[in-house]
Amino acid sequence: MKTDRKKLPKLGKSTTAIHAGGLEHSIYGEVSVPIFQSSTFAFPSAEEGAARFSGEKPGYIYSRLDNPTVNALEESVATLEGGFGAVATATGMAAVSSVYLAFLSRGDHVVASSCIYGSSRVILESELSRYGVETTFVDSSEPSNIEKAMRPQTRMVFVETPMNPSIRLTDLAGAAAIAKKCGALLAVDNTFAGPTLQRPLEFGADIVIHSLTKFINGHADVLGGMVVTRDQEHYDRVKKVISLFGCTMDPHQAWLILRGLRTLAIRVEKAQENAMKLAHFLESHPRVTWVSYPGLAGHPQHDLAKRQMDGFGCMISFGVEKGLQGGITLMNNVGLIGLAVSLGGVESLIEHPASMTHACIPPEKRREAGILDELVRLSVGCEDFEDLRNDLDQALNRIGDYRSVTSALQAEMEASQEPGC
Ligand code: LCS
Repeated sequence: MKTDRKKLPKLGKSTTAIHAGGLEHSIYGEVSVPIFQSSTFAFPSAEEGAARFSGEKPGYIYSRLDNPTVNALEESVATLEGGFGAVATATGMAAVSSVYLAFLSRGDHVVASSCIYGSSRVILESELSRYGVETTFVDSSEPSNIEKAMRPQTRMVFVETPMNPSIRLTDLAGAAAIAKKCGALLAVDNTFAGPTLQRPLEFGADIVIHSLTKFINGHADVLGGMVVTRDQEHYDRVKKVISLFGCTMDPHQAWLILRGLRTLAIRVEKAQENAMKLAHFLESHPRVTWVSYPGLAGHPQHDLAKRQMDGFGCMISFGVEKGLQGGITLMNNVGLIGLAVSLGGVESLIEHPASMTHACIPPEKRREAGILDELVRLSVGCEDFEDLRNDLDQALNRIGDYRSVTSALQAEMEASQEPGC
C-alpha cells in the first residue's frame, strides 16, 4: 500500500515498530489493528464498484489486491525502511521471485552475490535461465567484483548483507553507485539485519526484500515476505506482479506478523547483545577454529559494519575442529539451542548450511561462495546468555570424542540434491 509518511513526525525505531501502520485504522477505538478476515468487500453501488476498479475512487475490492490488515503491515515495514511503499507476499521466496519477475525480461543480465540464500540463487541459476535471463555470481564483499561483472544488459544487482550464511557484508553505498552508473537496479535482501539495524534505501538501493518469517515476525510461527521500494514506479510494477500472480499475503498471517513486529527493536537489541558475547566466547573456545561476526574487531568488514549498520546483528557463523564431523557432533549435542533451519526468532537455532539450507548449490560453487563444509550457522535468540554459553560449551567439548560421520551424509552433500533449500 502507498504511504504518506509526510503526515507522520520522525519517530525513533522502537516507536515506529510499535505504532506505524496502526494509527489510522481505528473503528471502535481499538488499540491493535483488527483482522479483516474477508476475501472480498461489498460495494455500496455498481457505480462505486466501477469507480474503485478504474482507480477513480479509493476503496477495497478484493483481498488479493488489497486488505486493510495486510496494508497496515505493509505501511509499518515501509515506514521502518524509509520507502515509498511496500507489498506483502505469502513467503520470503514469493518476495524474491516477484522482484525477479517484475524487473527482469528475456535478454537481461543479473549480477548476484554468490553467497545468498540457496533458493534465491537456484531460481536465477535454473529457472530464470529457462526464460533467457543470465546471471553472473560474484563475491559481493568486494565492490570491484560487482563492477567487473557488469555488462550493458545488466538490469539488476542482487545482494544480501549480512550474507546467508557466511556473515560477510556487501558495501551498500559501493554497490548502489556501481548499479546506478550502469543503469541497473540494486535489490537488497535485508532479512539478516532487519530494518532496525540497516536500511539499504538510505545507501542508494532501489528495492529491499524481507523474509518476514525471520526477525520481523520473530516467533518461528508464521511465513511471510515483503518488497519495499524507493519510488512509486517500482512500487506500481511490484504491486501489479504480486497481485496478478497471486503471491499475496493472507490477513490472518499479516496480523500475526504485525504482532511480532511491534517488539522487533527490543528483541533484536537483546539477541544481538547475546550474539556479541557469544562471538567472543566462541572466538576464545579451543574447539572453534574461526568465527564470522561483524561485531568482532577481527571481522574483515568490521569498519563497514559500523558505517552501514546500527548494530552487528544476531547471526554468527563459525568453524570447529575436525571440520564437518566436529560440526555434526556439536549440532547433535546442543540441548537448549534448537537444531533447525530458519532464523531470527526469540529461540536460538543452529544449522549446517552445506547439508541443509545451501545443499541445493553444487559443492564447488558452495566453496567458491565461502560456504565451507565445516561452517555452522547460529541464529542467536533472546534467552539468557549464560544458558546459551553453557549449552554451546558442553556440546563443543564433545567434539573430542565424536564418532566418525556416516559416509552417507558426505556423499549426499557431494551429490547436492535440489530439494531442501
Ligand atoms: N531470504 C533470505 C536471506 C533467507 O534466509 C530466506 C529463508 C528467504 C529469503 C526465504 O524466505 P521464506 O520463503 O523462507 O520466508 N532462509 C532460510 C534459512 O536460512 N533457513 O531456513 C529458511
